[in-house]
Amino acid sequence: MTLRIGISARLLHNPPAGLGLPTKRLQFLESSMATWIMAHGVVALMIPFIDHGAQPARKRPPLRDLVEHLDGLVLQGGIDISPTTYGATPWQEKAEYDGIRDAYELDLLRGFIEADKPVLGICRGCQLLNVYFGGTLIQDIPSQWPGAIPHNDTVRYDRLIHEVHFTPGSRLSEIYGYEPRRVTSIHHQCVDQLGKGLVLEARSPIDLVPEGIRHTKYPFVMGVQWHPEFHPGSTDAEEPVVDSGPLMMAFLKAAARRAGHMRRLASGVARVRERAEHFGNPFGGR
Ligand SMILES: [Mn+2]
Repeated sequence: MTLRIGISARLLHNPPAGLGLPTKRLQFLESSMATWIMAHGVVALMIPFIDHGAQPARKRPPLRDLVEHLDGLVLQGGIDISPTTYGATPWQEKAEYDGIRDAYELDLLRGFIEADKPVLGICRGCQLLNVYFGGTLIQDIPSQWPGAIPHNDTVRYDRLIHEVHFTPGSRLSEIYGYEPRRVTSIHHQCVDQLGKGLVLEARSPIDLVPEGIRHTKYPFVMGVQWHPEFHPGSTDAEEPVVDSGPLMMAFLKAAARRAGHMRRLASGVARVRERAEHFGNPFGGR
């Protein structure tokens, strides 16, 4: 069966007038994210945000039903996570956050993690993983991380590239080896204190800013600070960037393993039921 990968939605609470939906909230999927995932022969589906404050409130599928129908979760990048979500005060007054998206994605994350299904967090998604496990964030690298190399450039955007170094023994080094690799960098925030059970998988050189994290207890719960989905389209970058295929394949292998396990479990349960119908309850009587 084809694997089904859920992608968390980006939220647009106040769409620009030209879109013809004033006062309505939009949810969206950045194109290259779906392209990247589906290029590996799997189905990608955006998991809609449900406004629990809106009417009608009846007949909403519980989170576990949603998770049951999907084999893995990819968290999209986007707007900063609200500092209040991890118990910090905003670094500046005019900073913009989306607490609604935080709550929606943390809920999704809980569903997939509790079901032991693989999760891949991209950029903001990497930071969200850290927050979920009790970690904190650097809210603004340029002003809070002395000696930081450029990690964000509004003009160069996805053509801003820097190296990453993989931690010895890390999952990313298993996937990519130990040679430094080049990645896109479109972020002004990053992981600060690591959440419980998480380890650093990658850092940028010189400033040692965290660029990848992984949870040690689960088969595949990983976050990368770069944008692998932009790599195939970043060919006009001055420097070559790391191939995103092996990372997606590692995630999908974990999803397939988990799905296979579920199928075996389901067929095993069916066999026990069948036997019980033919020969009576194997656990009862005698
Ligand atoms: Mn970076």
